[in-house]
Amino acid sequence: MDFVQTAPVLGNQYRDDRVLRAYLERALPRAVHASIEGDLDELGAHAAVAWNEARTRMPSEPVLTQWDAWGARIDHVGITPVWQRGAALTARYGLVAAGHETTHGAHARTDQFARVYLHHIASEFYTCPLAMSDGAATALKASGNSALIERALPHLLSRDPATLWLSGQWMTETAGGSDVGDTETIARLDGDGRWWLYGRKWFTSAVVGEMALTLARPEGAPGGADSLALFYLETRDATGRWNGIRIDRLKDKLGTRELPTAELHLDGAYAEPVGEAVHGVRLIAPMLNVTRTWNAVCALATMRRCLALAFDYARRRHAFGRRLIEQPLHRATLAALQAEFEAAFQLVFFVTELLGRVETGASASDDKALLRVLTPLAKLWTGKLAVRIASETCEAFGGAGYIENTGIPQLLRDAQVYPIWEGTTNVLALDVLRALGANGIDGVTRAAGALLGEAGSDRHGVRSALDAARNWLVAHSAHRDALESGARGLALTLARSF
Ligand code: MFK
Ligand code: FAD
Repeated sequence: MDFVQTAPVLGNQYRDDRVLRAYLERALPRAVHASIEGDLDELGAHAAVAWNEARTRMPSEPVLTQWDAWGARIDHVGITPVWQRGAALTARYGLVAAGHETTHGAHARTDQFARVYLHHIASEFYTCPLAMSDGAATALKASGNSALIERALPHLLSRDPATLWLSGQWMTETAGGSDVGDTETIARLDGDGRWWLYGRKWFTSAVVGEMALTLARPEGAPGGADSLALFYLETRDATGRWNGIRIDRLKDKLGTRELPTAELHLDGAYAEPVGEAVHGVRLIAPMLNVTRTWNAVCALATMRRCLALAFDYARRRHAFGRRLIEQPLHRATLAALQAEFEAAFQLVFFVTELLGRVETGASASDDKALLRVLTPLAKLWTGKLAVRIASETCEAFGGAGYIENTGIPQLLRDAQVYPIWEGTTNVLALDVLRALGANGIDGVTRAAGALLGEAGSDRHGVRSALDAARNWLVAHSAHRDALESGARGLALTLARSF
């Protein structure tokens, strides 16, 4: 008889997640925890069902149709069946709304991100536009532009799929990706005081969204980042036609293939400035920090899925006379990955707690400085770790881990996006330098000191890493190139120590 290996089985991803459950019991008041547990349990069950369904049907990808049968330009993007159910699930579980609702006060973000963490893999990266929608809502709130807040927030934070909107975040151009100061898109003001955008956006994920925040240079403004303005636009006009937008093509990507990422031309797209028509990077920064938090949470979700599958498989697969989980070296290999995942989990969910505290005004004065530094650290560290854990997971499955319809290779291909978008590892390491400068390190050190006081003295690593960082910053303060070339090492050391 030919031997047939049993496939790994995924159980309810909430019930089976010891790390998440223990964390939520500790971090949330009992009443908050009790009120959200039913939803988390449903999301955990859905995660397992969605995984099994994905293994038993043909993969599906978005399709761009540029012209209709009669020659009209339509630029229609057909989305996958899972994406078609995305709005209903988002509204039902408040995947964006929960982070902004006041019901759970300072715990709103922790509640929201627990939901996102459970749902991410099942969503086929529908979480990407959700992250950008959350980021747009946050940036609009911070801008104080009451007209745009009244117009867009009820849609972005809707609990009704019929009125829910998705937002894009259109920053990257052919010249200006990390360095958005090279943006070539021009904003032209007409005689009636209305702005129109002309240019090319090179990566626009979830182009099916109803709105976007985007950067453009007001005509005649000088070069560089500071003179860019942040604009709000709706992708279609009142009749449903594209608002001066042409979709050139969808990207042919290594991973995230269910997510439609388009190249666009803006050819007279009507747009409204979010604030003054200048300082666009400063205005979009709240969006960046929120989407970077989503990225860290979703990278954790990839790690958790990889480890759930690898541990289950190790209990089913035999080699050299015993189950893999009984082989000391295989068990130690998985345990080391699990330990790294758990450390990253604590860092990321601590960032969600801090975000909730800062946004609701429940924070100590230095929490803002700590959040400012920990956000890029959490993003850059988890992006790298997710790729490593996904790669080790392929290996933990042996040859099966290299075979497409086991589902394992996709985890690795998808993971590779986390360190690239929303700021690469190096760009975020430089952002950490930016945040630690201008006395940021003092605030971080005080906030860390206060936390360590609360938590007891068992986290001396943070203190010594911060002291070493301070000494290093002082020693190199006059040598910008030396500072930059050491920024990645500094960031990774700090991320590991928190
Ligand atoms: C499923 C997972 C979910 C994830 C969804 C992801 C979807 C994918 C979407 C994308 O990839 S969108 C494109 C993302 N692109 C980037 O992240 C660009 C990366 N580049 C950077 O982050 C650069 O650091 C940046 C363009 C922001 C700044 O470059 P500059 O030109 O050197 O800016 P500068 O002069 O240092 O900063 C301008 C202002 O912004 C300063 O404030 P002031 O004007 O008040 O002095 C900075 O302090 C402020 N700033 C910059 N980054 C900030 C920030 N403030 C707060 N937080 C930050 N992170
Ligand atoms: P570059 O800026 O050319 O970077 C190339 C390399 O140089 C990187 O390794 C980088 O770390 C390094 N580097 C750059 N500057 C420095 C420096 N000063 N010091 C040290 N190293 C440096 N963008 C959007 O705006 N909206 C979207 O919706 C969107 N969706 C995306 C979806 C996917 C699947 C992908 C892959 C990308 C998406 N992006 C989107 C684009 C993404 O944000 C950019 O690709 C990313 O910010 C990097 O920019 P770049 O491609 O121009 O790389």
